[in-house]
Amino acid sequence: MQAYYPTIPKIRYEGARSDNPLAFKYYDPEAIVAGKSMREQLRFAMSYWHTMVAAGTDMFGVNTMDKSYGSTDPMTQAEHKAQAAFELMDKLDLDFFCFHDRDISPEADNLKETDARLDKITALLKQLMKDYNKKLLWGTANLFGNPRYMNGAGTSPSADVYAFAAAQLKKAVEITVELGGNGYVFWGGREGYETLLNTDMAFELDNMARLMHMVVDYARSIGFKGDFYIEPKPKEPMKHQYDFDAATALNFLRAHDLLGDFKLNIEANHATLAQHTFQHELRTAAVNGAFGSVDANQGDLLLGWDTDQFPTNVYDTTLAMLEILKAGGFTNGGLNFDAKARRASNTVEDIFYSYIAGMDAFALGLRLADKIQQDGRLDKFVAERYSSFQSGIGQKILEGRTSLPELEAYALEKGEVKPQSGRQEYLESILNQLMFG
Ligand code: XLS
Ligand code: NI
Ligand code: NI
Repeated sequence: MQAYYPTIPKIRYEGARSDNPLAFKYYDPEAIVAGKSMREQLRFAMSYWHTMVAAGTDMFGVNTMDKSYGSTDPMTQAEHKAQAAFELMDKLDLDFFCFHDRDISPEADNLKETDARLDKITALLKQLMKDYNKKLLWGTANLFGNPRYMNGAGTSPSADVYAFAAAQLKKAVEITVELGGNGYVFWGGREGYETLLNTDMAFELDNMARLMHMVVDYARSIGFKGDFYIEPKPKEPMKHQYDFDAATALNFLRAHDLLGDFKLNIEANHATLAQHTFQHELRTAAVNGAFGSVDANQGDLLLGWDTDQFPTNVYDTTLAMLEILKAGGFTNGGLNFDAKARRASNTVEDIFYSYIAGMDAFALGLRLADKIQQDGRLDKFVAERYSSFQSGIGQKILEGRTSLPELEAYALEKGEVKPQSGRQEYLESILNQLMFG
């Protein structure tokens, strides 16, 4: 078989002292951390769209990378792309991948032909998954690229566009099931609005929920057992995206009776665009029983858009892994690198350096999060901070055995209360000690 990355060897763990750029320094797949192998804890996935498709185009310039896979014919290219994808996953020891329907197979002139093309590539992917022992973390539909979706898909004001989107979703769910996908993602590409002057918000939200219910019902009827996810994002491409952040998405799911089938796919860069930390979004999902999967990347806090950089900030990966461990770890979800090498990192080697950097940053984050949990000082501090609710009046509050008049009587008798220090800097120095000590 033709090699698409002939200069790249299989990437292996060599340890933190290795100076081999094509080796893992922290990701040791079979090493046990927090009770499971790192492979099982991290469940790394390749994003087809960034890794196999995006070639460096930005608002001001054309492609800087070659992602033609030796062909200009769209279907031949799709086949080569699939072969290259599995060579890449194999070399990087990535167990999973994620795709949009249009990443794997090009759209044709009509839906029927488009679907026939998808079937062809799906069969190829199925074979490659078997040959290379790889799994599909989640599938999704690109309901934002084609001009027909310029006013949204599930929130489009046009019933014909809505029906087209439904047809596309049906097929995307079918191929996800056919490939044994663990999940199915709804990222609201253009589900949002630019101006309320032309928008019926309540109508659009209800219509979106109707579509999601149809997708859930259909997917379950053809045997889908995985999780559905909403991936929140506050803006871009729309000025206002409906799934603004975790809390907003949860409210939508709850209001439309979808919470039983849906969890959240939290993306780091989307969290920061919503002016939240990555941990905040993970915790919000977890405390609502909706922690599902992660789009692992990082943004640039000085830029207001989704830069989708490979994650290398170890504070962020450590605190994220701490949230993930606290949530009980992944079940159907995993860490999908929704990330791309910078436009100027335009060689094949850069793709591999990028994944190694991201995988090592999360592997290190996992090791450090485990160290923090084992140390126990942070957990102990939090437990003590709330300990006044473990006895006396606090316990009565927790058990619902008190009332405003009783609390008033208690406060009158007690008099002024001395507030406790939150000890933030002390805790931050423990974090540094554990991370660097
Ligand atoms: C875009 C999103 C997208 C989803 C999948 O900002 O992150 O890539 O992850 O549709
Ligand atoms: Ni994403
Ligand atoms: Ni994104």
